[in-house]
Amino acid sequence: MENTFFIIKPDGVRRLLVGSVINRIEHRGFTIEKLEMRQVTKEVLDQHYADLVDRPFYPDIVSYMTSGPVVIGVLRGSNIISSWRKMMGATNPTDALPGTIRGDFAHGSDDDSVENIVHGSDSPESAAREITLWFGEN
Ligand code: YYY
Ligand code: MG
Repeated sequence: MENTFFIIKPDGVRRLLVGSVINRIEHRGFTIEKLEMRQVTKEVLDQHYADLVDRPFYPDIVSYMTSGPVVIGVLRGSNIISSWRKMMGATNPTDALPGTIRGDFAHGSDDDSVENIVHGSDSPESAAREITLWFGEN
């Protein structure tokens, strides 16, 4: 069993997709270990996206991610990091396959920023780092 960290981003909350996303998680049989609504601060975002802060599109990510509340959580399950990434679909909604959350619900790009509804950790290392960053130790 492993844990992963997920976010339902501001477009997901604004467009009333929280229930639809949680439904998919529950139907898939993943355990929701933690679940919370938050307003994201730039300070947390800078650490969360530490590898992207120097990219030209990073300011667009900040305005998008701080544009409204998000839902954050921790999921537990077998092989969940990779399974959740598959359920999310490709980063760019125009590449995301039907049946995935991004493929079924995301509208695509608004100029430079990619609004794609959900986040999921991409490795055991980032899952551990992100869970600690957003929820603190233990
Ligand atoms: O993990 P994932 O969200 O699928 O993609 P990342 O490469 O980690 O990028 C994080 C986040 O940044 C992505 O969900 C949208 C945004 N982004 C962007 O706006 N423009 C890009 N060229 C790449 C990423
Ligand atoms: Mg990522």
